[in-house]
Amino acid sequence: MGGPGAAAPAATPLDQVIPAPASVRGGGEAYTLGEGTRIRVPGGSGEGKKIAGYLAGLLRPATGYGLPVTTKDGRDGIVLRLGGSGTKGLGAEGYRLTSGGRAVTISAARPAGLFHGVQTLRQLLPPDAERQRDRPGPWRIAGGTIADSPRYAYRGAMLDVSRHFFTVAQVKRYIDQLAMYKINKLHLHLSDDQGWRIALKSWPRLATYGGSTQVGGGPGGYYTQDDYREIIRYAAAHYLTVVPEIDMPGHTNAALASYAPLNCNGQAPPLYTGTQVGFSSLCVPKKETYEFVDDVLRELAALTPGRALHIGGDEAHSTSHEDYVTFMDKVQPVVAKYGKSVIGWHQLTGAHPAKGAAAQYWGYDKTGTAERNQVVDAARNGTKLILSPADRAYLDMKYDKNTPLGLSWAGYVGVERSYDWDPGRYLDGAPAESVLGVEAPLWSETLSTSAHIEYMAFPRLPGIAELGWSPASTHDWDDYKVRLAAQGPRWDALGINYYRSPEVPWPAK
Ligand code: TNX
Repeated sequence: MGGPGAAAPAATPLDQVIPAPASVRGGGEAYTLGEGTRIRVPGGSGEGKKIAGYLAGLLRPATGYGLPVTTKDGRDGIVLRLGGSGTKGLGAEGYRLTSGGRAVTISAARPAGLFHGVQTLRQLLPPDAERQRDRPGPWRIAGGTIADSPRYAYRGAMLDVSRHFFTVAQVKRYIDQLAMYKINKLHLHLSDDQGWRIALKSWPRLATYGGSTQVGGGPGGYYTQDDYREIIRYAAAHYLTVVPEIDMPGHTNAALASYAPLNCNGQAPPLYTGTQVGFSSLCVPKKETYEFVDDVLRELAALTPGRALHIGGDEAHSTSHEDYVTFMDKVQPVVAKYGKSVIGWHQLTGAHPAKGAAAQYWGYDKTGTAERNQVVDAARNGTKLILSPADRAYLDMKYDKNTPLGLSWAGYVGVERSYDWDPGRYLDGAPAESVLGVEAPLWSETLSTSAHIEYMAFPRLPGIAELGWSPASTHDWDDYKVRLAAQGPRWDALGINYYRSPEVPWPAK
C-alpha cells in the first residue's frame, strides 16, 4: 500500500534483465537519477553523443528532468565511456555497466556496445520510466557491475512485408522494440507471390504493379528507394543491420505478373492475393531471367550497406531440382560480383552453397532426417547456419489453439517451447562454429497491423533474443519466466500489444 512512510519499491536487481547478462556482481549503494543528473560522454565522439541523446530522449518524458548531455568528464551522473582501459575484451558489441553512489557508468570498445548497455540501463529503471508523461519516480538503479557480451554475432528478426505491406513508420516501431532486446539484424522479406515491395529503377513495374496488392486484396504498397534508405538509417541508429531478401526462384508471382518476358510461356499471370505457396517459378532456361536477377541484385547491393543479401530459395516446388541447382549456381556468383555474401533458406544446401554462404534453417520437429543431414553436411563443409526452427522461432505460429492470429503448420508454439532450446546443440552434428546465430521470422499472411505484429512477437521475441545473446549457462525457464513477467508493465507503459500468455506469471494489472 502506498501512503506516507511506505518504502519505495526495491530497485530491479542487476540480473533481472533480458537478455540475461553474461556476468553480474550486485552490491553496494544504488544510484539515483535526479533533477541535476547529466549524461556525460567524456571526449564526446559523434556516435557516443548520439547514443546519449537517444537515452536522454527516452528518459525525459517520464522523469521530467532536463538530462543535459555534456562532453565534460566527471565522476557523477550517467557516464557513457567509449574505449579506455579494459574495454577491448568486451568485443564489438559488449559493454560494462557499473552502478553505485554518484554515478552509473557504461563503458564499451565500440558504439554498439554502449547502445546495448543503454538498453540494459533502461530495464534497470522502473517500468514507469518508459511512460510519455511525468511520473514521480524514484529513479533508482541497483548497485553493482555487469560485464556483458553476446554469444552470437547474428541475432535477427524477420518481417514479411510482402504478404501484408507495412509502412516505414510501422517498421520503425518494430525496430524500436527489437533494439530493446539487443537484436542486431533486421531481415526484410521484400518480395513474394503477393507483392514486390522495393522500387527498382531497372524494372519499375515490379513495385508499381507487382506491389499494388497484398493478401486479401488490399492496396499493398512499396518502399521508394528513399523509404528503404530511411529504414536502413533508422535501423543503423539502433545498431541493426538490414538484410534484404528477394525470394527466388519460387515465391515470384508478383515479379512474373509484372513482366511477361520473365515467364517461360511469355504470358504474365494475374496478381495473387491468396496464401498458397509453391506455385510460381522464374524461368530458369531464359536469358531474361538472369538480366532481371543481375539488375535486381545490383540495385539492391548498391542500396544496402550490410554485407549480406538473402536470395530466398525456399519452397521452389514449381522448379525442378535440376533447374533449382542451375539457378543457384548462376545467381550466387552475382551476389559475390556485387560485393555481398549469400544467405538463403536451408533448401540452398540441396544445391551448391557458395563459399561464405549462410543457410537459414527453418525445419521443425517433423522435418525428415535426410533434410536435416543435408544441412548438417553443408555445415561440416563450411556453410554457416542461422537457426530459425519453425516450431520454436517462428513468431507467426499460433501460441495455442485459442489465440486468434497466426498459422499452425509447425504446431502451436507456446512461450516456453519458443525459449527452451539451445542453438548450439539444435542440429546434431553441425560444428559449433558453423552457427552464426538465431533469427525469429514473422510471416504476415494473417497479420496486417502493428498491434498484430506485437501480439505475435511479445512475449516470444525476447526469448529468441536471449538465446542469441546470453551464455547457455544462464538458460533456465523458471528463472526466465520471472524476468519475462517483469517486462509486462514495461510493455504496458510503451503501449505494446502483447499476449498475456498463461505460461508467464505476469504481475496483476
Ligand atoms: C513457410 S519459411 C514459408 C513462407 C510462409 C511461412 C508461413 C519459408 C522459408 N517459407 O512462405 O510464409 O511458411 O509460416
